[in-house]
Amino acid sequence: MMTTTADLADDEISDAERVFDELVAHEKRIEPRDWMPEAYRKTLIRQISQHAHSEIIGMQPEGNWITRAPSLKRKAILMAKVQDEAGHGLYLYSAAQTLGITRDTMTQQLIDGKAKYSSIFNYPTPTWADMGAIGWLVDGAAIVNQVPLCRASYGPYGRAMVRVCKEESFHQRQGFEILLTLMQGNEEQRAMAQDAVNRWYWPSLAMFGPPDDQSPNSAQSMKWKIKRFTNDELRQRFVGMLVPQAEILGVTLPDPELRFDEETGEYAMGEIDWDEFFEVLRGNGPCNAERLERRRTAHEEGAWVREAAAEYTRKQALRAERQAA
Ligand code: BYC
Repeated sequence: MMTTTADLADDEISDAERVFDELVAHEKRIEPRDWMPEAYRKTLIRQISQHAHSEIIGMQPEGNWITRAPSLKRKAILMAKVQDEAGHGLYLYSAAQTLGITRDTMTQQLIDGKAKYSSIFNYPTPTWADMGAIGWLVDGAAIVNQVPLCRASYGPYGRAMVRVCKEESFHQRQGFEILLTLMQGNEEQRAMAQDAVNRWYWPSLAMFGPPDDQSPNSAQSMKWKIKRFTNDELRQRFVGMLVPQAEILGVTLPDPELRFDEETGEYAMGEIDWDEFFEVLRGNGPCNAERLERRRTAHEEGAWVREAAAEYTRKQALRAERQAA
């Protein structure tokens, strides 16, 4: 049973708040049954539902290549990966539901175009090498962002992240391996791999969110131990991970300003195109309209499944009632 602020008197709220603060301070988990500040609940619903929508919309750019994968083995791997993303969406919707929002409401917000999902999924996948670049860069960024979320103060979110991260690490390796195979191929294949890296590199850096001085939610989310690092800190960590891997692959990261600064101990990098990022967030990216339209159609075409499941549940309940009588 969820305890909400409305259920408690003022002095009970301050007691409940003290317990909440102590749990967070001592790295204990907040569970659905625990009292939590309304703003904490709202922030979690915002982040977890956006995260779930990203996984669901994130199936589309790769789903686009299942029928055209270059071999049976590649097709089987890609199908498994896309199915994993569906699973991630489901764990995350379930985690969000423990905070008092329904799956129907979240889905409606998505198909009405009122919900955010990751900017990265609004870019097209014109070549097979995009499957490699998505796995290496997008799933790579996802791992760097999500490993710290395994320690998120909200129990259901942190626990969902553990399994998600294990699967993402397989996804990242399969993407790396696709690129490695292409880079060991002929000139045309190497050019295709480099072109995909050129197109996905900057959007994958933007996935981490706006720079820290333009990130309104970070400070509070870090106090609540939902986020453990800032957007820029994780972006740095990601670039540090990519540089040696790019060398092994033999691809060039498309940033002429990228260099390790011995003094700061950080990578100096070129400016991300934040105008482009915010345009994508406003719905004006290259594929926003297409992604939402596809999601809407899939939802409509899946109506019979929801109706059949509801009817099955109704009949099961009726049968149980009759047996009990
Ligand atoms: N795209 O104050 P900030 C995957 C929004 S799926 C769109 O820094 P916060 C995969 C942000 O929501 C990976 N919007 O926010 C799947 C906020 O707007 P609102 C998805 C973004 O929450 C299939 C505003 O900008 N991962 O891996 O502290 C195939 C200001 O930002 C983005 C997650 O969702 C963006 N990139 O930090 C392959 C991870 N960035 O809500 C792979 C979970 C920012 O105030 N989420 N915004 O209207 C997080 O870790 C955090 O929510 C973020 C943003 C780091 C994304």
